[in-house]
Amino acid sequence: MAEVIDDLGIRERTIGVAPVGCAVFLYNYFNLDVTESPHGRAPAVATGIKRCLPDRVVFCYQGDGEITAIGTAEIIHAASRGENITVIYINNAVYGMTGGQMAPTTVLGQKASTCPYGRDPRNSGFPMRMVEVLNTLEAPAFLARVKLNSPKAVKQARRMIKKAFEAQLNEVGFSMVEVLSACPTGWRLSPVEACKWIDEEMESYYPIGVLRDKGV
Ligand SMILES: Cc1ncc(C[n+]2csc(CCOP(=O)(O)OP(=O)(O)O)c2C)c(N)n1
Ligand SMILES: [Mg+2]
Repeated sequence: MAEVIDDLGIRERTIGVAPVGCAVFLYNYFNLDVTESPHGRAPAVATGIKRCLPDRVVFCYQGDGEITAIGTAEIIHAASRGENITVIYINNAVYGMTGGQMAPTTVLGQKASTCPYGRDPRNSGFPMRMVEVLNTLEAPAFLARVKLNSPKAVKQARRMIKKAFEAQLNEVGFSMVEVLSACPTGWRLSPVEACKWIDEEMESYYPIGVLRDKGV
């Protein structure tokens, strides 16, 4: 994401919205303006910033707890309104920051600290695919899912994130890229095992690809 922002030469006019979760420390890693938002509310805060300052490039950086649990309403309505913002959605299939609890995205059978025997759909329902949910809406301009477990996948992710920012720059409308991201700590796996787990267990539920591209 940082490389894309520098490539596009937009660092001085980009504003990030960092909500609650591992994203909360985003301002420590990016040399650009960042504001915090309450848990789940990043798209509402980004909407306000973008509408007040339409010449700025505004992005949210949100986890799966954000996007599919506490912030479900905000993401669906920001996308449905076609807000001209970019959302980078980090799906690690758990509530990472608070200790690896089950999220709506936790894969069936996946063990988490609040489902030590594995997620059972009879108690906890099925994993939620928010990019597919947003793809039922009229307004979104660009929707894609990528992963980050190999150099090739990282290069592909970079291309998709660039397209998402370009959609905003060209005022085509709302863009979101879901990023399947390893959480070795929360998953209790080594980093190498966690990268394999994305291919073997996660991708079948969350297929990689572009779901919507209205063009730029
Ligand atoms: C209003 C509110 N409710 C609950 C919390 C506790 N909380 C902090 S982080 C978090 C989960 C974050 O999960 P996710 O969005 O997936 O981000 P990750 O840490 O996995 O990157 C929760 C529930 C909070 N800080 N604020
Ligand atoms: Mg998470």
